[in-house]
Amino acid sequence: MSIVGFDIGNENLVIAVAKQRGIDVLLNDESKRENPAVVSFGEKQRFLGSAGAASATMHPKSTVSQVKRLIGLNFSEPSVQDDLRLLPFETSEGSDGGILIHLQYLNERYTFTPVQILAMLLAHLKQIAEKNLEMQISNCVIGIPCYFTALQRRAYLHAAQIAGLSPVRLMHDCTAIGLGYGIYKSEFPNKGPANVVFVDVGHSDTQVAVVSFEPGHMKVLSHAFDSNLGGRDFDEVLVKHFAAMFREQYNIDVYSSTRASIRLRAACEKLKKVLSANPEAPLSIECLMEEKDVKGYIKRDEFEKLASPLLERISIPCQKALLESGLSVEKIHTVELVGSGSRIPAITKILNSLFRKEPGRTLNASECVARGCALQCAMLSPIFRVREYEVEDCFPFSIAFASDEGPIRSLTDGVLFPKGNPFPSTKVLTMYRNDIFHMEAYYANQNELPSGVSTGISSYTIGPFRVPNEEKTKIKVKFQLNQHGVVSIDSASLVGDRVDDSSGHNSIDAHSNVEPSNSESFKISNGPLGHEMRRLKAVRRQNILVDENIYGGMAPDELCRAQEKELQFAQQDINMERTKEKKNALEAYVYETRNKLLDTYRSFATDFEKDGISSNLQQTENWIYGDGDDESEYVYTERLHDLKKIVDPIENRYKDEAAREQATRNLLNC
Ligand code: ATP
Ligand code: K
Ligand code: MG
Repeated sequence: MSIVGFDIGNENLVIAVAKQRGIDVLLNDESKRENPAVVSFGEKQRFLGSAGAASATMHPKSTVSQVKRLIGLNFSEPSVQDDLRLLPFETSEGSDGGILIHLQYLNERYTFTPVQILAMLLAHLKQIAEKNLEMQISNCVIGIPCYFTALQRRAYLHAAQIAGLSPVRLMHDCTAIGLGYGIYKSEFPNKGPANVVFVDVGHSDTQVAVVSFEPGHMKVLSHAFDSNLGGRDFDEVLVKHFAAMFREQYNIDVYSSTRASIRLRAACEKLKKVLSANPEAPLSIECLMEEKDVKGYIKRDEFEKLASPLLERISIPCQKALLESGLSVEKIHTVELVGSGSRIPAITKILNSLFRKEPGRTLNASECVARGCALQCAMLSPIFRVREYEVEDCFPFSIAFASDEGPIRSLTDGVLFPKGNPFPSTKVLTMYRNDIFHMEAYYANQNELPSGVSTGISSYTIGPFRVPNEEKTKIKVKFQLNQHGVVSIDSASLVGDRVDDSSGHNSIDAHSNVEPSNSESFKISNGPLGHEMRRLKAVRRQNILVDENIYGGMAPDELCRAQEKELQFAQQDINMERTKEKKNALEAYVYETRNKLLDTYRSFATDFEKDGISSNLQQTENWIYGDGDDESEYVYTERLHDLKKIVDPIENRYKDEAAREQATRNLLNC
């Protein structure tokens, strides 16, 4: 059984696995610990992760990045439109209001959904993990932003399913960070709980959580976020600055060229990183556009001034999280700063003045989410022993239910799971009905959500059921906010209480005609002892069908089709990789044999044989770089086979001789 944690960042993906010794972060084929969240589509195959990033500038229109920004969102949402303006690939609105991505792949026009793209990335991570661990993996924990709605959470689950993964939990990023921080700490200096603020500044978002730690237990007191504030926004400040400067100095409009914009953005990101360690930094791009080389320069102070509106925004979710935790600044033990976007020194300054203490950096800023997820996966695994540790997370949005009669009266504004409710959690409501009815789940407060996101979640039809005499009857409805933070109606049942005497008439007949009756249960609880003993209280429970209608997302048949397609794409990539391997093997054989002719084979082949082989090698080499540049796996294999047929006799003579020599040596030795 696999124990894996994935951090799905907007820019960087990280894989952590739990092993007996502890948590390891896995390296990819390029020995990197971070995998770019990029899928690039080529003429013959896809390039994923590092390979995808490598071809991004070459093929901007067929390279998809930042899919986390699009997943589970509607095309028309303002934040989506803002993002799409900066992304070079082509998109349109799907019939369900979702986003469709259009691009060239295998010399054809293809359309993908963001879920499919995420599935490709997850499958890539799965492959890296399987290669590393030398076993199949499926169970995992995936980190998600706390501000994800049910639609986005489901989209992640669907992507995982398409990739062949089964997440045992979608875990809030900051909760995962908190777990990795707390589980190794057995003691905090102060008495009572230690309250820690985690601030994660990533590529496109900032998340904050206040967590209270006690030995063996952590409790998330509050989550807050700015879903539109991260490292890339700081890059954009620099892009704007230099684009304006270049317009003046070089008379070029960088924004008019996709390629130039991408290159300037990449250069600005580098510049920003240099500014994190140096008081000033140069920028220089050769042949940016119109054959002009551009040069620029900026001081850190100047950058901070340009970025001051962004820097100020960092403190807003921090203050919000603190306020909602109910704690004063004095009650905060430490502030831990993570996420690579937080490496900008000015962010430390802001947090320092806000919390009146220097933020700590004791966690690995780029790996802590994945590590925490792997720990959680280990804790949920029945076969892995982890120290007893309780994680209590809370949900950042209020969830309400309405029925055909309006918001549930027994609740304030229909809110069943108020903001900050611990989860996973189940709740039971008693309702009185005499006929089929409907309920709807929705986020009760638009202000709690990222702006523009819709509040509807799902609707339910409960029934049909039949009650005696058309009278309203007690119905218990069980609601669940599950381990992924997805809310649903778990079940509903008709409850009839009646008190019978010992003659035992009819606690059973009352169930007749209630349909559909997939599972019926009768709970009989004993009454008090003594003369009351003959009286039995029979509670009749009858399950009622609950039909769920989820707003948006993929239907089961769509999921199946996407799974099949993903397998085909993966097979295509494998075929292409194998073809490349076979071609390389042929090329290597040519060079190797040529060397051997001059060396080991020298005295085992006649000049005639040598000339024949040499010219064959030359022909093959010319072919590889000419007509044979782009052939199938079969053709390369056959070609190698043909070459070997004429070289093998020589190889065999050489081997025979070598064996004879060895035999002679052995004889002499004994
Ligand atoms: P998110 O959490 O928003 O989904 P992510 O997890 O992929 O995204 P991170 O890997 O935490 O994001 O951070 C990426 C950001 O960190 C990028 O914007 C990058 O430019 C920025 N970054 C990396 N190193 C530095 C540095 N030395 N100084 C400033 N910024 C940096
Ligand atoms: K990351
Ligand atoms: Mg992140």
